[in-house]
Amino acid sequence: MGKFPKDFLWGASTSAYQIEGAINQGGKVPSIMDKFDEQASYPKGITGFKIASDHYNHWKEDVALMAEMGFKSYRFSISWPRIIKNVQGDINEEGIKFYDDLIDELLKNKIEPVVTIFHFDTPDFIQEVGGACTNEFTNLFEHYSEVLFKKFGKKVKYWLTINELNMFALAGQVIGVVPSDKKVNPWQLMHHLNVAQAKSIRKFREICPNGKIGPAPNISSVYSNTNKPEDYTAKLNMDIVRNWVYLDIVCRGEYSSFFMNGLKKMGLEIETTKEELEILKNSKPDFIAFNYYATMTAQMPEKQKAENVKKDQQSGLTIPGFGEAVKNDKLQKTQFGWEIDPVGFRNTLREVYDRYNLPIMITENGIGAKDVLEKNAEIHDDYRIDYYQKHIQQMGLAIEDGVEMIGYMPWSAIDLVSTHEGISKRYGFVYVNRDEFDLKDMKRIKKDSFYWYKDVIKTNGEKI
Ligand code: BGP
Repeated sequence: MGKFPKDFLWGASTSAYQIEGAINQGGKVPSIMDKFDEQASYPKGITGFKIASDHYNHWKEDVALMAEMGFKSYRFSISWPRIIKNVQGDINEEGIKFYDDLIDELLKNKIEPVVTIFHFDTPDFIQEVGGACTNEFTNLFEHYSEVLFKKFGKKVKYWLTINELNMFALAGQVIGVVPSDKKVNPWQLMHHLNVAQAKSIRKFREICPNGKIGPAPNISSVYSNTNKPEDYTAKLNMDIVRNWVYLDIVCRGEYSSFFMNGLKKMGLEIETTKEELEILKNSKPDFIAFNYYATMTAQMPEKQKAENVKKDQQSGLTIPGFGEAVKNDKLQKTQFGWEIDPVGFRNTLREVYDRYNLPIMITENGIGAKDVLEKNAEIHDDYRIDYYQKHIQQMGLAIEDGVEMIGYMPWSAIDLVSTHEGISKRYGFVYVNRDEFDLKDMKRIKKDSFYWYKDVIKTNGEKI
């Protein structure tokens, strides 16, 4: 096809708390994710994050596998609780060393590090003083970002602020970033995160004038369920609260009047200060990164139903007063009930580019599946190959349409623990030999998709 730019960043993604394990090693302080599985709200029979893929002790081997696949980039997050020890902001040098070594190893292998500053793992000492529900959070985040920019800014060019800031507001309790026993105004929480992000970008401009920084929300086109005009209104509403509010604030520097009026109608107004609004005006990103799994289909709810629908980052995202997410009967689903919509990927890329005119980096996309390790130590994940084949094809079409793209880093480089569905919901190109509670030998085994993706990268997507 010859569509992908020469220097296109082919790679994959992970996040610290889902891959590293080693929660008590290297001077790391506790995070809200360490004990997420001990909470009553956590699904039963599913592992937590204490061991994960033990990447903390296997990182060299894992980077070697990425290099073997030919990765041009690797998107990972830095663990806030490995870097900062307390509310006073003291630094854990052992944590710094861990990421310094990782970054050096990547660079040695010609893999561009793409660093997420914060991916869900709030340190306990911050949660104890109110977490992201407070103003103070914005200062603590600014300080943490500053430490990272000073330590790694010379080696790392691409930075991402907060992973899926929108999911803190939309599915915070399901993914464990908001305590399940707390009642919070999700939009106030979102506002604090937006201010934190803006302060971090402001610091970045001072310290890393040559680097590039962007947000990393979870974005997807929204369909109207029927051609009923009211359903189209619901689609427009959901577009705002599912997607645009988080990108408008960072790219345009303000909340839209539709959003603010919607909050007023529902009695969920947010408090903002003049100083915050000023900071928000001046925090434009260099590019937009986003995670894409599937589209959303919306209708105007006739009345509130108490249906027992599965709710998480991709499903059941009904937002009272705005709209109701419903199933799309034109789309197939994964084993875990997430819809599969490659064409929706092309459309989403076009919408985002058309709205903001900034280069795009895909920082997640992928299929969670119950992979089977065969007796001969092979994993035949043809469904994953099929998923990627179709999504990459559509990304190519979006580029032909005119979307400017920097890179594609699907989820995930190697198997890791899902946000709330355990290790059996596997995403990696590399299998990690462990079960929910049986840790086996943690051996890394290449899946069929490993060889397939290696070839995609080698041929720069030409054969797709
Ligand atoms: C995104 C998160 C990731 C990740 C992925 C898959 O929302 O950014 O952390 O885990 O979704 O979701 P899950 O783990 O719930 O299957």
